[in-house]
Amino acid sequence: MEAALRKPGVVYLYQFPRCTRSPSPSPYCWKVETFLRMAKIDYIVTGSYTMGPKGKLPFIELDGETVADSDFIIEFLIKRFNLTMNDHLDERQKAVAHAMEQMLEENTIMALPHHHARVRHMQDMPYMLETNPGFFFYWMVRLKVGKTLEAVLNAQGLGRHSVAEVATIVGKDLGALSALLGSSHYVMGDTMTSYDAGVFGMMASLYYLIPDSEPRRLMDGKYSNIGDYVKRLRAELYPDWDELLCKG
Ligand SMILES: N[C@@H](CCC(=O)N[C@@H](CS)C(=O)NCC(=O)O)C(=O)O
Repeated sequence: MEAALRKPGVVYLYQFPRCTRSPSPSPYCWKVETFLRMAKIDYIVTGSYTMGPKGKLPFIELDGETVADSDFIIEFLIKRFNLTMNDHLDERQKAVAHAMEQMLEENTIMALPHHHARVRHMQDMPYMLETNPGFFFYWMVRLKVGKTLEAVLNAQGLGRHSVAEVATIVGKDLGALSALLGSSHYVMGDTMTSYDAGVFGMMASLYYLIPDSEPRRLMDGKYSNIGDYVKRLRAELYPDWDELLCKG
């Protein structure tokens, strides 16, 4: 969009187009949108497959500034809008929350591409898109995205493990989150903090995007406090959930 047409003080969020299964097929994009809603910042979504300055999505524009990467975006918005949502946490609590969020974002979430590529063999691609694609587009996307996910999985390392081993790895991570969460409303107690954006973004992605998966079974069973957390934050932050979903 032309810079002159942008509204001052409004965040323009560039992310993958919405899909039929959830408001976003991307955990990191979903994290940023969740943060914007938590902080009650005005924003406009642009659904796009054009990558940002770091070759990835999401990125934002605000008053002429462009920021890429979900962590940098949230840090920037906290400063820009003088948000105090983390101020009650002491340094130790911030360290725990940071470590938890990074574990979920850099390790646990890899169960998502792993499930897509190795369990479902990319058959869920139509649910990741805005509309039901035609035959040729479907196969083109399925092959291209499948190749990208395999490359990511092998570079990150989770792709070197079997499906059973990944279930063990993810089970340990979810066990750690479940223990931290306990019976709290939010991840760091009874007040929402910026860390909830990342935790919700990652956990809701595993919960809704791959509903027939081991992470979802754990969140509905042994670690049901995580499943309850996801459903609770969805109700609080996404009352318009159904309107956001593409109809396919
Ligand atoms: N560290 C980045 C990760 C963003 C990321 O990996 N985005 C993925 C989608 S979930 C992406 O854009 N992938 C495209 C690609 O790597 O070509 C963040 O937190 O924003």
